[in-house]
Amino acid sequence: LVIAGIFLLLGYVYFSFFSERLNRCTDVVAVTPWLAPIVWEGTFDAVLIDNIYKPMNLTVATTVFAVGKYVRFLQDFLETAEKHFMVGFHVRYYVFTDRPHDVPSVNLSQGRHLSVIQVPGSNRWQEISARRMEIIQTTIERQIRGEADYIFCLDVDSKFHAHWGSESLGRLVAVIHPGYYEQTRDRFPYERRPASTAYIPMDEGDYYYGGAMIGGFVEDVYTLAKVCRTRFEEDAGNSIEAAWQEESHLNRYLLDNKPSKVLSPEYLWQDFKAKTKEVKVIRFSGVIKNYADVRPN
Ligand code: UD2
Repeated sequence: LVIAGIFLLLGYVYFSFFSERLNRCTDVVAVTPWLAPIVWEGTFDAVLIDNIYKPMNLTVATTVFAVGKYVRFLQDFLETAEKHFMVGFHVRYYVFTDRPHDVPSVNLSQGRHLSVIQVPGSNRWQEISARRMEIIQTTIERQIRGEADYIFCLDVDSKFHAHWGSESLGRLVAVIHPGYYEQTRDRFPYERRPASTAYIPMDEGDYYYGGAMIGGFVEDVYTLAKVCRTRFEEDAGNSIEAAWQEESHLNRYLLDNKPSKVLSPEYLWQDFKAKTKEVKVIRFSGVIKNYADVRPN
């Protein structure tokens, strides 16, 4: 009876342990239909992956736009990036701003570097947002190509809260927008007018990707930026602006050029949104902002 009891106890412990692990890995879809990983907490071993990538001596470029009043978000963005983003890797921040004198001085860890690149301001927030593709394209041509292996292009009105490491690296990396990961594709705010080059019909689309993060090999992000910029300009020539500017063009591009890795909304949350049960760790999130206060108009 004692032996049977011990077996029962061991069985219970074994079952609880594995069902717990199983729950962690099966309550979310962790692979796309084209077999790219969708990175959720519980699907990877951070230490193991970092140990694979660290000996490669990689440099990760990080572009961030802080035009006009958005310069006020830089301090938190940079300070939290120093705590959580690609820690132990060489990181080169490229800060694009029309107010270089307002860029805060933040202590950077060893191996991390920051360049300030002056860009024009604008009276239209849509233009600031949309011109990011053009500026990313030209800065890759001029500078980043010779200085980095991977690149992440991030929104500045955001903060890091937890580890964001080499599990996020891939050839072409996109993030699922936190507002739409539970929706069906007919609800995605893709550009729906056929006159736009960003058009996606109602019965097409994989995910709704957030414009606040694009990443990958420098050359892959270069091609993406160049194509999106060209299409944005083609639309402008036809007097049409896609519903969500570069985010709409990004979504069209990624429908035709599938990302090799997809980050879950843990990598792009929004502070006004309550955490849902699928989200185990919020790693990066958009802060709550008063649009009327920060945008030029
Ligand atoms: C959404 C997207 C954003 C972009 C935008 C397109 C998410 C969570 N956010 O955010 O990535 O696709 O829609 O319209 O996916 N900026 C300035 N100065 C300005 C205005 C914008 O520097 O005056 C820069 C800044 O880096 C900012 C980014 O452009 O983070 C996006 O602009 P936004 O924050 O106004 O866009 P938002 O929050 O509506």
